[in-house]
Amino acid sequence: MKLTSVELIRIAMPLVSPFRTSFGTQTSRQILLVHVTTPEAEGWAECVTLEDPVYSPEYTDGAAHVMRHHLVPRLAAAENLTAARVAQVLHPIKGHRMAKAALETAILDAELRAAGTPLSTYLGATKDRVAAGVSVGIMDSIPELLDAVDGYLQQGYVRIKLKIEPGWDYEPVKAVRERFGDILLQTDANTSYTLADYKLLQRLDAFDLLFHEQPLEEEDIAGHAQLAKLITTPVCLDESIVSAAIAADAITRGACSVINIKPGRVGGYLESRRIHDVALAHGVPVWCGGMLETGIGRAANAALAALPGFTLPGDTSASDRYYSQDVTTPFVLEDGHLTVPTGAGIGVDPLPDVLASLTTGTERLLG
Ligand code: OSB
Ligand code: MG
Repeated sequence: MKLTSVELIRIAMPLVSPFRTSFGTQTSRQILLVHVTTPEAEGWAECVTLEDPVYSPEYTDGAAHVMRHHLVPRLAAAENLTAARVAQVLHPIKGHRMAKAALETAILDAELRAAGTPLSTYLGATKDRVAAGVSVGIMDSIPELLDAVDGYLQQGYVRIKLKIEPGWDYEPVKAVRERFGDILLQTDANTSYTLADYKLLQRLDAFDLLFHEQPLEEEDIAGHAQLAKLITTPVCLDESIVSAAIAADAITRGACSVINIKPGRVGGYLESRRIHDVALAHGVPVWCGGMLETGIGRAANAALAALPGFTLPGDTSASDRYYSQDVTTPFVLEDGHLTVPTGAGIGVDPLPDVLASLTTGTERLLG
């Protein structure tokens, strides 16, 4: 395959409501879409970096820079490029997994479109729809939180994830559990606790939670293993798991019994599948996380979430949970599920007029 062009399209997307976590409040997304062409087809992908390096070291301007100066030149120079070879070609460049993931996904999309194969089929999906949960941000008050959760449950979301941090944990979790009864409920701390806070987390063991996601620092695998012995609620890792090798290490060291797979965080859908395979072999359930994606990233996540090891509902919510106008035909919630696209590749395209209206800049990196 020959890469004939690579273009970065920057879009600005206001969120329907502010999304507050321990690392800050997102009110809009500045997103890089990657558009590639080959002689046979075109391919699309979304780079999931946030504007600032607050969730991980990557950020949107940094991703554009590394693609422009380091990643795309290597791909352009590679002989016989295939999606399966992208990671190998880019391996000399350390880190920058979200930027690498976006390029690999766009190339994979082009390859699969040329072959007429849906991404879900290529990855080994066994489902045609995926259970959708929703990630609920930190709010100013408990009544406000209860209203938000109530709205999502009425729409049919099958699982609620509450963002927590020290000072916003016991009371909101208790209030949601008492008000809504036996729902699937989990938390996400985004690294905001230390092992010394274990007693705060022990108090949450009373609420029969599915798990706590990433309570401690991302590099603290040993700390998570210790914490897992101190609490009865299972530990799930997000930020810590950046590769299949780290996933295997974290599982065998007892640091987690559940894994959140985000393709951007781990360098793409091929590495995501390897993490899925490692986890499945260890009997560790996985689920598909989210980075407030548009329909472009969401389509590929829905394909991944259809693999057999994804036995827990994902943060794969419908388009209208994030955006009043998605860049693709919107993903809708049907009976608590999203439908996995069946078209070739990621199976969706940006709507040209909408894309044009959201675009704040374009940059051609090749061709
Ligand atoms: O930690 O899972 C996270 C959003 C941005 C960055 C990190 C996280 C999140 C979410 C929202 O929790 C997931 C989604 O609905 O896309
Ligand atoms: Mg998380």
